[in-house]
Amino acid sequence: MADSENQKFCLQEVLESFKSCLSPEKEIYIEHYVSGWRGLVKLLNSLGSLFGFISKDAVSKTQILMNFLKSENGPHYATVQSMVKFELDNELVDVDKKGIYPESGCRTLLRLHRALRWLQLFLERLRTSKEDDKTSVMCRDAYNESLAQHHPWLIRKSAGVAFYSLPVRLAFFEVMNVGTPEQVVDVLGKAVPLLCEVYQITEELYQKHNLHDLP
Ligand code: 1Q0
Repeated sequence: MADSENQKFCLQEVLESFKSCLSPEKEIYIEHYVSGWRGLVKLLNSLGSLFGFISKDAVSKTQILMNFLKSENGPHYATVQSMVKFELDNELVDVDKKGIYPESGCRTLLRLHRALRWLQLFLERLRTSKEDDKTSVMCRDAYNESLAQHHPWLIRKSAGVAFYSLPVRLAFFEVMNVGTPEQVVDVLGKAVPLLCEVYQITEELYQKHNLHDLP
């Protein structure tokens, strides 16, 4: 049975999605970006109900982007670059405060973009971790350095509680479905620079258009 059918997480598959989201001109294809996140959600879903609220939000954000992609304006949502241009040119973004476009593509992608920074920091910690290092601590530190700054107290607390229930390092490596711990470390060594590149391209685009504080 194919992975997508039995909903089993595979790190390699996620890596492939993020790899295919970069065009030769370094544009980011939203379809593959979303599919990378959907792959990660499979892992999240296997971690238990404490992660349900995170998974729900991630699914809802990816659904918003997919809906744009499937809409009559779909071609404008092919890449992050074309989406930003289209929404800004047509004033489809609430820039200072929530108004008539509370779920614009730009603000939705910004939330996933911030989460990508967390993922990058977490995976780098996992990659360089030692046998006895705690996944919960790695995850918490990565979160505090990134996403936490954008979340209110209640979400930070709930996330903190969920992190405590993360499987230990070796069990976590097994969930990744890649092979031995050495093979996981190897794949992570390829994944982190790739995520870094996707993150950096989006970061610069959002900086250029002053989109970092979209409500
Ligand atoms: C492995 C443990 C996973 C832990 C995930 C850490 C992220 C914590 C994020 C907490 C988010 C709480 C849910 C709601 C938040 C929203 O308020 C917030 C803002 O949106 P809005 O509309 O209210 O302005 N949303 C976000 O910040 C987006 C959060 C998306 C999080 C997506 C996380 C997907 C995680 C996947 C598991 C990755 C496992 C990594 C290891 C696998 C190796 C490749």
